[in-house]
Order: sequence, then structure tokens, then C-alpha cells
Amino acid sequence: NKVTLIGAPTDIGAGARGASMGPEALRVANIGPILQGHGIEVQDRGNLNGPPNPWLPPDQGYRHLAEVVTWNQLVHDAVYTELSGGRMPILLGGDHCLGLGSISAVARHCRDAGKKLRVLWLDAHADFNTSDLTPSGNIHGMPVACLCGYGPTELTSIGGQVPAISPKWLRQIGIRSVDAGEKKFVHEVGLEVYDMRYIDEMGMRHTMELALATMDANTHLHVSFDVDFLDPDLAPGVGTTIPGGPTYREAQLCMEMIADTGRMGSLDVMELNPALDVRNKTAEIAVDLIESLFGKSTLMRK
Ligand code: DIR
Ligand code: MN
Ligand code: MN
Ligand code: MN
Repeated sequence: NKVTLIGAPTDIGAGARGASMGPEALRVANIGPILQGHGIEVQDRGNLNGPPNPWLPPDQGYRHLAEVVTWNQLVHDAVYTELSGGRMPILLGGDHCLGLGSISAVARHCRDAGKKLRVLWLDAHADFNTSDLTPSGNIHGMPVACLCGYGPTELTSIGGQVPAISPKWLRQIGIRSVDAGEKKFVHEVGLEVYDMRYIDEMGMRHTMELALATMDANTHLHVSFDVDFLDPDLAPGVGTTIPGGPTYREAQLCMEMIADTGRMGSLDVMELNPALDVRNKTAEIAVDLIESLFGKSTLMRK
């Protein structure tokens, strides 16, 4: 089990400044040493170095499109290199627009390796906007659409194949904020979304059983963890808090059930915003949940 940490210190696709400090806050919360404590070999490759945030208004439906492209190319190359070397990349974000660079690299690796890909998108938001649908122009609201081939060519083609993934490979968990036009588009494309109402009614256990079903020994599972997935009482350090998210126990069970599959091959930890956090508590909770993703459990299992 070999893990590589890749820092992507930018808020280029977000509507609030500060996610650029996310990678360092996760390091301060000891992400590296804690994973090492579970017998994992951890290499921290440091931070990628992309363009600064010019903080401009949207232009033709996109904010900072050129810079978003550059950052995603950097992320794509770094994630692809680690996967090619047989390591598990953990992308330390950075805002969620970078899920595009990361997941396009994972998809490319799966094509090379003849693996089936499954993407779990843990988020309050569907991130399925396009330039026509977006109310903000912020590209962190668009990565899922871009991965599925809906977006500007510069973004949809980063992994070399358009679309990078099929919507059928995706499962979204914890969703509770979807914009009006985005809602129609999610329905049209038929995304498999387990929203908060579903989790309320059916429980996290049943939700995860369905979301993790039909994986096999040849499946590469990618987890894209937007920290705003969590209830804001737990995790205030994000740019777009939405009330009514999973509790600490629900989030733990979600992570534990992912770990039990043994199939996780790559991970994004996104949208952590230390400028909005309280004494780094959101980073600490994120690291605590990541431990569970890597198999931490109270008692011996199996
Ligand atoms: C909103 C907020 N749906 C937008 N999106 C995200 O601006 O597109 N916030 N992803 O974290
Ligand atoms: Mn592999
Ligand atoms: Mn997101
Ligand atoms: Mn979100």
C-alpha cells in the first residue's frame, strides 16, 4: 500500500478565496504521519505550482477558464504519473474544479490497465453545471459535467478522450444543493444521486450498499471527497456550507463501508478552506475520516 500526497494549492474555480490553503492545513492536521501509522508508505510530493488567482468576474459563463485549464493539466499529469508508478494518489485540494484533472487521469490509467472505473462523489453539490446553467460561473460547480463531456473542449479533453467517463460509472452521495437548470440536466443524463432525502429515509448503510454494489476485483474505485459533504456544524471550514449534511457517525459509516470494499485506488480531498475554519477542526475531521477510508476501525475485523 503506497500512497502519494499531491498538494494543489488553489481556489481558482471557487466562489470564495482560501481553499488554496487546504493542502497545508491537511498536513498540519498530520495526514501523512497518521496514514503512516496505519502501515502505509506515504510520500509527500509537495505542492504543484500553478497560476495565481486573478479574482475576475465570469467571462462567457466561466471564471478563470485559462487558469483552471492550466491547474487541471498539472493535476492530471501528477496524478497520472503516480498511478503509472503503481501508487495511490491523494490529491490535497484546492477547490473541486481540480476533480477534472484528477479523475481524467484516473480514467486514463484505467484504460491503460484494462480496469473498470467507479467514481464516488461525496458532496453537498452535484457539480453538474455548464456555462449555460451556472448561476455563478465558478468552475468548481462544473467538474462532473466536464468529465461526462459537457463543457469547453479545453476542459473536457484533458485526459485525451472525450468524454473521460460515462455518467453510469458515477455515484453521488450527500447531495442537497442543486441549481435550477442543473437539476433538469442531472435528471436528463440520469445521474445516480443519493441525495440527503434518500439518506434520511433509507439510512447511510443501505445507501452505501447500493452505491458500492456491482464492483468486482477488477474495479478501480475513485473517491472524490468535497469536505462540504459534511454537515457544517461538523465542518465549517468550506466556502459553500449547506445545512443538513451527514453527521459524524453517518460520515464514518460511509468511509468504513468504502474501506471494506478494498477497491479504493485514488482519492481527492477538496474544498477545505482554512480561512473559514475554526482552529483547523475541519481539517482534523477530514483526516479522521480519511483514516477510516484507509481501514481504521474500533475493533479487529474479519
Ligand atoms: C453552485 C455551487 N452549484 C455553483 N457549487 C459548488 O456555483 O455552481 N460549491 N460546487 O461547492
Ligand atoms: Mn493501478
Ligand atoms: Mn464539489
Ligand atoms: Mn460542494
